[in-house]
Amino acid sequence: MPADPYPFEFDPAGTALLIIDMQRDFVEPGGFGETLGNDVSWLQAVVPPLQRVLATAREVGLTVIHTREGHVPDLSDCPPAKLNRGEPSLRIGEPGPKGRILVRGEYGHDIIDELAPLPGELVVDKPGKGSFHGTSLGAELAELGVTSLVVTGVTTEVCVHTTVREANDRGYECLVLSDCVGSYFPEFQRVGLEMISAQGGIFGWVAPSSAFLAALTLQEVPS
Ligand code: TIU
Repeated sequence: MPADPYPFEFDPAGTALLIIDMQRDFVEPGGFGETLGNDVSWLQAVVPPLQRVLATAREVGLTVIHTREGHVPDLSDCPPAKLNRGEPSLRIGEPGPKGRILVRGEYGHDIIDELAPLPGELVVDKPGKGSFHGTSLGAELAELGVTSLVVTGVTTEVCVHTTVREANDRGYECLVLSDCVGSYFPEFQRVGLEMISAQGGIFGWVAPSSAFLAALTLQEVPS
């Protein structure tokens, strides 16, 4: 399929759609992201194209994996360096408008209704920005025989970038869907995407979801 910096080849049987941190606390008004002073409308623009990609991935039988950033209720998996960042009342574990901020089991920590995981889809709870650090994702992908990742979610320059960099170092081929990743900062979105495909695809490939959907609907995943 067409992509930057050159065509991305993938075998659907060895490919997973990875949806990173589409959680209420990042995406919805009144959540953690907004309390940090961010404009969540940039992230909400990602939802419709990502819904289309998710629906098609499910139709053709592609592996779908969701992630959520967050911590156990006693915060024992949150390093002090992460916990002690920022305004004290807005820190991880403090009560926020949607429950304790970035704590597993809280309403705000969960994935938005529009992209809710189906039973059987893997949901990876991660304590960090990257999806591999402190999680079973690598083992799960090996078990599934997945070697290519189609990466979506938020935010482009934080959890998406960290995950793509981790995946690249672990030998995965990553395609990032430009309209299915979002940043609170338009300039970070632009530069974040350029940083992935620059230098001959230093971290991977970038393409709009329309190109991926066209490629996916031509190739059914053998069961
Ligand atoms: N998921 C993710 O990107 N976590 C963040 O904290 N992102 C911000 O941009 N703040």
